[in-house]
Amino acid sequence: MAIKLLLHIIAFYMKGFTLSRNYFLWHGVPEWRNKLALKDIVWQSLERSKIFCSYRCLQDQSCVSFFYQSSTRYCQGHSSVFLRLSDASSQDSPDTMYYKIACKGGPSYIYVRGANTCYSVKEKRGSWFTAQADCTSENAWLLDLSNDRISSQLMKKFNEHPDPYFAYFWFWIGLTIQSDGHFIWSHSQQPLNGSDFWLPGQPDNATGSQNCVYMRNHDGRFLWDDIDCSMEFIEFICQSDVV
Ligand SMILES: [Ca+2]
Repeated sequence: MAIKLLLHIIAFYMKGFTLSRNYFLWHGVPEWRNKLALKDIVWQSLERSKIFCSYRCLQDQSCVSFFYQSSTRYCQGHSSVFLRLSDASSQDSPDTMYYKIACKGGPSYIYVRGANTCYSVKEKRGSWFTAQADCTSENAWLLDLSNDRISSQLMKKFNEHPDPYFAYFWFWIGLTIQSDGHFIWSHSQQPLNGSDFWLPGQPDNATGSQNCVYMRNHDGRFLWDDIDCSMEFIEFICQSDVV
């Protein structure tokens, strides 16, 4: 019995450690402290700590932010990251706090849990440089797929996009060719390290100046092609960090 109890205690603390690691995905937002209750509650429960409250939210796809009151251990999951200032109430208290996952790029960005990154599909067209500048203006960058784990999560999103028309668009990605002839990711500055993502026969540098890369759907999967950076009929996808 004693061994069983010991194992139980060890398991509890190991779980607590995991929860603590997950907790770092969440960030207290100073201007949200002691603010008003949101009206978009998706669930509520009593949790032993802020970390357990955050963990419950993290496991629920419909939960975007959470509220935790340490004095009552009251935990709420919310489907929104926006405060509704018109929802005034008397729930202000020194020990209440709201938390959210937010993207540095702003509310147009979609948070991808598995990759812990954000992306935004821009429905406008321009050259690779215009696209890059547009992303930069939002504290973001053109899609960077240098990290295999993040890349696979993002590409899964794009390949399985619910809008069937999504597959008809072309999108700039943050891959360009350097003067030494090597491809490099503009944000991470990582060299392209082998890839299964090229369209058949690409890159071919067909015009002699195909120094930028876009992606388009080919047989149900987005693949890459090198093209002139000045082409202005291509849309783009920006990527940003979590706040
Ligand atoms: Ca090409």
